[in-house]
Amino acid sequence: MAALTRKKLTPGQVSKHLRKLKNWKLEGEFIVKKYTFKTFIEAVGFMNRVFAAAEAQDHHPNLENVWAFVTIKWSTHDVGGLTDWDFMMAARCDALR
Ligand code: H2B
Repeated sequence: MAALTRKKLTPGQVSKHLRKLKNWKLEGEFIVKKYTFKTFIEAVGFMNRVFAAAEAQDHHPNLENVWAFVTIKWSTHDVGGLTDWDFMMAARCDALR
């Protein structure tokens, strides 16, 4: 896999990356997905796995939790838009579900 860059992706690159992901949506300069779990505790477990991965990669999500629902938003603040890192972490979240 080519080295990840924090270079802002073009709209075309964003669409190409989005097509490879399941149920992630583009909202402005963010990609967003809402996960539904059976229980609050399952949701907390997932959030903790995401937090650990985020810290390990030094790339941190915007995250909202309401009972068993977790909404995750990725964007690269340093460049004010979407980069490879956001798509890598989105795929990581799907793998951690
Ligand atoms: N997370 C996200 N989502 N975007 C960033 O630009 C970013 C980050 N930058 N986590 C990192 C931390 C940067 O602030 C530190 C200094 O590496």
